[in-house]
Amino acid sequence: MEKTWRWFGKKDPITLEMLRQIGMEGIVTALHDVPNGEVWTLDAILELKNYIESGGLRWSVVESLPVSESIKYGGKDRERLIENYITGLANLGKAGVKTVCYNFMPVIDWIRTDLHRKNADGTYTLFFDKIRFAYFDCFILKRKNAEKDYSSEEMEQVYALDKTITEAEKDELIHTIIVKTQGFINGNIREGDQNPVAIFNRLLALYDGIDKAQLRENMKYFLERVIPTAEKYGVNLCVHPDDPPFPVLGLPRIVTSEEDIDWFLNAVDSPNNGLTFCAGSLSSGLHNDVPALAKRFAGRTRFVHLRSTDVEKNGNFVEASHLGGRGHLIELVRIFEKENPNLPMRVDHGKLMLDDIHKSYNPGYSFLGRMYALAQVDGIMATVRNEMALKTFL
Ligand code: DNO
Repeated sequence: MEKTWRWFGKKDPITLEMLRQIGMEGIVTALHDVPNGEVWTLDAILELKNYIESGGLRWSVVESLPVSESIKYGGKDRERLIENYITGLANLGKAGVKTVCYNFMPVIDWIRTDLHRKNADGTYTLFFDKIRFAYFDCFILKRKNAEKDYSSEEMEQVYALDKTITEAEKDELIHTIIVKTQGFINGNIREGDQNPVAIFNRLLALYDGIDKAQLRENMKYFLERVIPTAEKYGVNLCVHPDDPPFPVLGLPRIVTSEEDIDWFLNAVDSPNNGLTFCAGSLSSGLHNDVPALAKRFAGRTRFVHLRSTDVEKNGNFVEASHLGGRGHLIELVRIFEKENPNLPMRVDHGKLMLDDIHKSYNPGYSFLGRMYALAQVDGIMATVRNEMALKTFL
């Protein structure tokens, strides 16, 4: 696999020079300043591509070319937005940037409730607490009938939390779930937006009446429109799994399991319609056997995210060491190195540690934690390649 790194553009405090020193081969980035839904022009793409190349690296993957909400819920302006998407894809193809990650999660991208969960060794990691999330849903968003989505035992804990939670903790929860984790990835809500809860509730309302079948229908419609352009320019589109991989806040999620992946790959059966194999997202659903998914879908995987999680019985999950947890990254490296060896791979997230603890990196994307995880993954890759070489000689 090709070693790549998610870099947030020229304003990123982690420079291309730093990335070359730690052995990076490719860059994963996006035109972060272009508002969601607007065309990515050839000029803007080439300008960033040249900058990356002048730093001695290549632009391997776009993460992400975002899909506008209206395409996902099937709004009035979806045709115009799909046209803009197609133009952006064609421009990427013309510029030679040929792997494009996106997601099809309604309203909210990845979800965590705690960005500073302290580990015993003093480092910090990202955490999802089901009860706090249910509290956000029932008591902060006040979504109609939200309680019905949780068991009575869970609701008892939510009511108990309501008696002790402070106003500051509530603000922190809002900031974590819908602002801090979303803004930097071209999400719907950005730092500084006034009344994020009201904005968020307006977005949720757009999905009234959209169930899993309808969302699938809308994804299929999108793929049928964009894949011919991807084929024409040799671009590999690869959808990111839903994180976490289950329905949330009354919204359907449709890239969560083996059955879902099988569905979208067949909805438009083209090699240019592929998967971003995010081991972290997939592993946070107890229904997923991550190595089995890798074996089955390696041939249609176009980009790999290496990260792992530990899941508790109650559904809480924590981002685990890259050497442990349900992601089984050692096994995944064996599978991908054998089945599809040239895939771009990035180490996804890392713990917050050492000098980085007081720096304001995007959550999950600190320098030292990711570098540490990269060193572990690098070791796995070297070991696996060695195993493979020995097998040919024996
Ligand atoms: C979070 C990321 C996601 C991912 C998008 C891809 O760390 O894994 O935000 O980039 O879902 O479209």
